[in-house]
Amino acid sequence: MIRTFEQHQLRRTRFLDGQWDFAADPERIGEAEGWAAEFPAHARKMYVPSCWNNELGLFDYEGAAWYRTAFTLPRRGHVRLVFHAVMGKAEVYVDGRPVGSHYGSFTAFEVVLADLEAGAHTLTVRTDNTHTPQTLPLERVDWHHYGGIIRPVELQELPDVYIERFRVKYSLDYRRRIADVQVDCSLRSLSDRDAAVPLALDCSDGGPAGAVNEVFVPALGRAEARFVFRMEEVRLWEAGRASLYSFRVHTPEDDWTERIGFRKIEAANKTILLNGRPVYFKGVNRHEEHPEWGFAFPPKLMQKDLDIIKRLGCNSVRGSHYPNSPYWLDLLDEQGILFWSEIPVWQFSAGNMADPVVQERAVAMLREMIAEHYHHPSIVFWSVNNECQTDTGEGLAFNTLLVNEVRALDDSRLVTFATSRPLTDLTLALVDVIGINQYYGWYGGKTEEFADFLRKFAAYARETGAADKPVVISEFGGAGIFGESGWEENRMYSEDYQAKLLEEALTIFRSDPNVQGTFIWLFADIRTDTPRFRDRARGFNNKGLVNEYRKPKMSYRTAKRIYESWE
Ligand code: ADA
Repeated sequence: MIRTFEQHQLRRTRFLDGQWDFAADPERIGEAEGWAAEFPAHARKMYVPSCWNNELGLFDYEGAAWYRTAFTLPRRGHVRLVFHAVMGKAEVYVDGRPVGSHYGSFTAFEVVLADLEAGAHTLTVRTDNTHTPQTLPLERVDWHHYGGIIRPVELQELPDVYIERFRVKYSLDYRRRIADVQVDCSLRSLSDRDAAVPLALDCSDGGPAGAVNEVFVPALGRAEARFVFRMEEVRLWEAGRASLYSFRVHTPEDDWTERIGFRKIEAANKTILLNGRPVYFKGVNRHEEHPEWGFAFPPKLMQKDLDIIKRLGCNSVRGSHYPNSPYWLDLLDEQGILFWSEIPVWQFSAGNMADPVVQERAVAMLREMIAEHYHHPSIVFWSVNNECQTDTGEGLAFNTLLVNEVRALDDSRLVTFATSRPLTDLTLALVDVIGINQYYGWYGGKTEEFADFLRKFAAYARETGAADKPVVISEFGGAGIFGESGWEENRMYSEDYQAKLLEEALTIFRSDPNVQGTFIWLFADIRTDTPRFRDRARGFNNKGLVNEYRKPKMSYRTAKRIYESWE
């Protein structure tokens, strides 16, 4: 499953999940030896989706690897393969022939094949999750470098003219509960004949039932269609009270459903407003990771993570540090939880940010993230980076590039980033909301120093033209190893100290009128034993409120008590 609702009733879709053939290629000989056409004899089985690092013998493997499966077409026709996420670089072959490639681990990509013969076909994917100074993320990150096909692979059978793109936009007057809606569709022809295609739009309720456009689609070309209409008495999507609307476009042979929520997120006078009312973010940072599944996080556990997070009293989650699964975002949409979505631009130096290859990859991933997740009402922040050297000229140029890109693509959300150099950052005035990562009480200084720090920050924000920007504390916390307790409440790595640090920090943040919310680092412990980051106890980042198996620590109960008291 990749969505919680049915996206297609007419378009025939199936998931190619299951046992694929798999061969690691540490020597990188697969291309020369023609593995795309003939898979090596020593292949083993690998479940898709999964991460190979969770399997025996591949715990630490980073590099090239090949996957192969077979599919059968009942009739000759057009096929769309959707790879919902493949780590690193992916090269796709059908029947041994190269048909597509993609760079960028956490966003979906597609390969469309016209006129494929009926019968059996092989699908082979070469993946490469090698991390370098030009990859997103870089070699050195504080999480594990999982590899593999981490989200489902979908096969869709397409008619001659199919719906290629579908976007629902609206402008909302939340006081009068009126939405002016614009639906844009692109139809694409895979046939050598021109066609006139009736395209209809249905809305779950309150919309223009059965509006139809006759669209002329030239042979092997594309055509755009637009529906524009007003909806009245719309139910608003609110935090904790989600109202969703489905829109379905269809031709006699194809269809596509998307789901949206009507809401407006704004930043004004240091405040973040949802549908005109100030919202205070009670959040956690969450990695979509588990020691048994890696990044191939199972839908069932997403539901449980969300239940645990809601029980904590949260209204928001930061998806640190990469685009999350659409299934997870669907759950957040349904539960009215606010989400911060970001790309894995993590601790880039000035040199990294000046590299044109890195810039191009960051922009590409931003574009893909926004295109893929545009309809989720839960997403209120697009974040362009985490803890980069944004106190340099290169950082300013880089953040300017990314912020402008986001603004050009989506004006319905707020732009943010997380700075670890808040008192020297040159880019604060660029964004709508400033995220601050600070670890007083853990990496240096005492927790109580947060109060003085916030005073200094307010002064710096005034000097740099960012005084009116709302601020959230996007990371803070300390490690507490599950089960570790003692007589000394200041003993680092104990559950006691972690809980005490969080309590002190949360109390300071809440009493500062400039702070509009807190995202505790971290929801759950994560594996972080990459070759370049091997100084973490147990090979884990232990700052979770729950351990990696979701058992609550003392800090979970402390944070729950505090978040619940902030009603
Ligand atoms: C940073 C970083 C996180 C994590 C955290 C920590 O702020 O953004 O990914 O590494 O520090 O635990 O030290």
